[in-house]
Amino acid sequence: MDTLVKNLIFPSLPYAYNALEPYVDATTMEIHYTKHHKAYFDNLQNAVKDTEMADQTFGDLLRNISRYPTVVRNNGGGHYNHQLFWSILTSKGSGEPTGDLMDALVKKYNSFEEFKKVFSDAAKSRFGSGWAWLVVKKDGTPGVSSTPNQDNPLMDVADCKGLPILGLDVWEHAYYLKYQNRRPDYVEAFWSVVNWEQVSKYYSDAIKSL
Ligand code: MN3
Repeated sequence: MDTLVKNLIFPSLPYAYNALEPYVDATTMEIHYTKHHKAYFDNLQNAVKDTEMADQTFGDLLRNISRYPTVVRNNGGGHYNHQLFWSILTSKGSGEPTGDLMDALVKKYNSFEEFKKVFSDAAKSRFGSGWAWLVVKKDGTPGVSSTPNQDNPLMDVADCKGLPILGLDVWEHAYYLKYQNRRPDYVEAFWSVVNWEQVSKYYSDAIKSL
């Protein structure tokens, strides 16, 4: 997040396109990563080229997004959201978090199952395209929210702000080939491929940064 926008790099995918089968199919992964994410990344770079935005840190750009053109909001959010999304998925989904993150979720939602229900409901009920999020709020507690389009909880325009540690893409491009209109099935499948080890690390980092 401290990287200048002009120095951002398009990240490599940390696993093969078929790694998340049967939950996320290889064709969807390949198109999602090489076409959709790549387009957000390229469009962001084109939009900031030769402007003062290129010399902002990516974090500052997102936190002050209301000052910038819509094209930067959509594509800057698109890049941030997807690089986070790839990083919290794994073929070796461990089922549930452990340690401090688990404690915080149980304290807030009474049980891990109840947290999953609240998050799943946010993902299923987001109208149209958008994202569901687990964030760490300013007071250090976890929170669940959803945002439209490519917005995210770092943005000053978001209704519920916080540091995202888990995100779920509910744009149709993320699931339509395999699940068609059945978004709820895709949301349920997501839980089988969450990298809780990585999410727990994001949680500790977020708590430390408060
Ligand atoms: Mn997407």
